[in-house]
Amino acid sequence: MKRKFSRRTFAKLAGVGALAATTELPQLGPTASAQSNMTTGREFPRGFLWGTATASYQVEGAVKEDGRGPSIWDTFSHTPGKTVNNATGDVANDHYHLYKGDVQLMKALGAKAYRFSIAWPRVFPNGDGPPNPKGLDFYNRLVDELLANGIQPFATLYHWDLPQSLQDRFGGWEGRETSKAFADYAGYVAQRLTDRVKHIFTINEFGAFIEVGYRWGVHAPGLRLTGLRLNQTRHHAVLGHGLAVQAIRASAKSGTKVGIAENITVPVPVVETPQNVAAAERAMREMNAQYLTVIMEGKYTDWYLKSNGADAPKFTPEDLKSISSPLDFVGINIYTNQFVRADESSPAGFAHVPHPKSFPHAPSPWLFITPDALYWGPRHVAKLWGAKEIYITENGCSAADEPAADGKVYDTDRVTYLRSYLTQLRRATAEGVPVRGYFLWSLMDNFEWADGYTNRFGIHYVDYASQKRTPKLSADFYREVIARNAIV
Ligand code: GBH
Repeated sequence: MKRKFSRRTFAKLAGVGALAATTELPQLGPTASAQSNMTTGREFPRGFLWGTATASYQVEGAVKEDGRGPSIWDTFSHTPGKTVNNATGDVANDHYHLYKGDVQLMKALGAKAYRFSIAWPRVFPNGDGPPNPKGLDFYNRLVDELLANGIQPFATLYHWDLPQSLQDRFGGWEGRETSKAFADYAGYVAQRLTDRVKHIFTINEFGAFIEVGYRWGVHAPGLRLTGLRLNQTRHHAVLGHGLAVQAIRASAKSGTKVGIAENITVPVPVVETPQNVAAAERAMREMNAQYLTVIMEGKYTDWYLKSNGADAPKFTPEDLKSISSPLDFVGINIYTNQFVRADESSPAGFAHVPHPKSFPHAPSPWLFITPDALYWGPRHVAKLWGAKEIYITENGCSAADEPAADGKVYDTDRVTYLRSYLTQLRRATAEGVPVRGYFLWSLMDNFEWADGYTNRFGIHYVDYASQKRTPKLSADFYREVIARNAIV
């Protein structure tokens, strides 16, 4: 404590901000002012929260343990041909048993926050009906372990592992009953965890599990809905979010903060002219109309309703009120962008500019390397909707990681990706965009949904045969970023 105080005092006196607080800084110049010049523009705001993220089905394994019910991802991954090499999450990273070691990985990074998700079918094996206290106990153990190590738990209630029973009985999110069941589950968890968990995310990425799971059939439950059925499913998902916010408010301990974790589509102006910037702002509302926009504004945009015509979702004013229940913070998962330009000839005032074939991307073909998405995403959210507390709830990339002869993975591509994206995030915080924290996806390689185990996003390499975790170069990089609270 004393040490911290004197370091801070030194930093203040030297006028070089948070960077001066680390001892490992290279000596860049002979004087304090030279050092200050060299380091200007790299620091994040004081108290910026650095963390990592994972999700239940991607890491836990133990799918039949302690009364967990089946989820749509168990069913989907066990259906031949749905995932690469027919991989499943049956064992995954065995985090259910190895969580204590995984918390130590976080601690070694110096991370002060961890975003994990709770498996609904552990807590309610059938989605509704009788709870399974043994299922919730796992999260009690995890939360206690995190807190004992000085790491704040940020819990997500839904990261895609829907109880299979809800899919069978109600068509999953196609049915309004699922929205209701989700709220009951949210209230139940909030009542039992919020003495220790102060930040809750309702749902992770409507834009992924609805579009990829219910529209393109590539994720569970593997449906290809169109028209009104699809739009109604989208509506039930945002309704589930809103009802859950209300249920959490009703049953959580005071001081609990509630938010969302959405993979917004991030429109980036092709060239930063005032016209293109304005077009990107319009595009932000329209491209996210069925999810974040209705949550923030309490209405679907005119363009969304008009362009869907008779297929527009059916809803009541009461639904819209629930959906737009005020949030304490907005979490956004950002990996890539959509370029847009002003286009007065289009009714929406913008045109989408597709990435050309030669545009660099990670091994995941959708993951175009576009660092300024991490500037424009939070900026749009703050500017359009006045969000006061924003978290980057996921950011990271896949890479063709291979251990070198010394056993280390030198993922210089991932380090370059992270450094470039963080530079743009810092541009946002320097302009006063209220981003309070950043969760790197992912703490470790894990089950990458339809890609199985072939696509690695971790900053720790996982040897699935031995379950050994090894820090990659990107973990070394991130440890330095955290220690200095600055880009390195
Ligand atoms: C996140 O989604 C997820 O929250 C996380 O679970 C996941 O591990 C991580 O990204 C890395 O993928 O197969 O061509 O239809 C990011 C948004 C939405 C991007 C679904 C990939 C599938 C594209 N994802 N999308 S495709």
